[in-house]
Amino acid sequence: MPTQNRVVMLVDLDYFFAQCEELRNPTIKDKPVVVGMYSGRTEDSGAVSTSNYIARKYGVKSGIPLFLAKKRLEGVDAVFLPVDYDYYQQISDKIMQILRGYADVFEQVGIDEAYLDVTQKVHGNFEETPDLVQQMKTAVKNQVGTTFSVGVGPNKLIAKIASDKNKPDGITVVRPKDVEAFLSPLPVDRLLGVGRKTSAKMEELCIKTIGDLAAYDVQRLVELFGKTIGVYFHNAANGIDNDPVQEAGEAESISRIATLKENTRDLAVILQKTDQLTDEIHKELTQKNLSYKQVSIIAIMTDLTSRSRSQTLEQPAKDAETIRKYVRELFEKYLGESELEIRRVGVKVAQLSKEEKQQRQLTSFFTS
Ligand code: DCP
Ligand code: CA
Ligand code: CA
Repeated sequence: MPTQNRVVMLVDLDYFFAQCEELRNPTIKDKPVVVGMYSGRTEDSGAVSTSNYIARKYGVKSGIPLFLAKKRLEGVDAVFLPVDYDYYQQISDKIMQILRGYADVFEQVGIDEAYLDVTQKVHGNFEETPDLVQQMKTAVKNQVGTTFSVGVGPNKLIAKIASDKNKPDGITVVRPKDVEAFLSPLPVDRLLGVGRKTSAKMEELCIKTIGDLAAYDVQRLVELFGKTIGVYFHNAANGIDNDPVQEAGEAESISRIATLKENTRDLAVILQKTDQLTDEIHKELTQKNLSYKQVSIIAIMTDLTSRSRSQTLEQPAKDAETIRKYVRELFEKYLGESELEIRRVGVKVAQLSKEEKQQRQLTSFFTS
């Protein structure tokens, strides 16, 4: 499928943490709902994680200090609740599971967003997307009870920006022929990578809108921002983004296999080799900032048949010791079941996941 003919969606769950709280307790639905990250120093120290749309009318939104939120809602019958991340994660998992079924390729990004490549599902036809989105919305409403907003475009960049346009419970479809008209009036800081510093610099160059940036000489951008970023700005402003929607996380695994010096059934010999493999796997996990939730062993026997055994953990883990422990247990058990000598051994970790983006954002908020 050529990348220029894709149909890509970004699904963003509406006022997510607050909507989860409304789901658990519908009686709060008609009041301002504020979910706060309480830092614990004093009763009201901390920041607002998010709020429902009623609270937003009072100027209460993500990131503002909790004492300020309290002040803005003084005398109003508002509900303040602490973040319950595990509960939101459960709701998110359920929703993502449903959405996955509507995509050719599904890529979750953080707790409340996912990209869906639906090119084949809609036969490459943007006119078919509102119907598909309606089905998705109905399924999630019926099975979980929540709403979300959707942006549809020819790539991730457009889909993401479009998803912000009609909230909550909205849909915005940007057809390829409408990309330029859609992007050009927007402020430059709507592009990923244009923060406060960069937008100030661009303002000095009289670049205020994405349209201004699109029309700006690319050579000059490269001189100002360097080759990679200059070219990225130019492409992004022109609505060009070839980044594919890619399955991530659960589908992936990391494994290593090696041949033993001699065919053996000796646990110590086997573990010496698998410990090396575990170290390599652990290094890769660390580099990619992944945790795993399943450990497997692979044994290739002298007759070249192969066997594997797996253990799923209760909690995701990141360390090498846990892998070693389960590899040992699995091999002990396996050797008791089989008579043949082993020729090659392998270790695999699966059900990988990244540290949540939102959590990182919050962490950096409080440490900065
Ligand atoms: N979040 C947070 N701190 C922030 C921003 C977000 O803890 N500074 C958390 C709470 C949000 C969730 O991440 O519910 C998703 O963030 P979004 O930016 O998508 O915001 P919402 O889903 O809350 O609202 P919207 O309806 O605008 O998408
Ligand atoms: Ca989001
Ligand atoms: Ca959201």
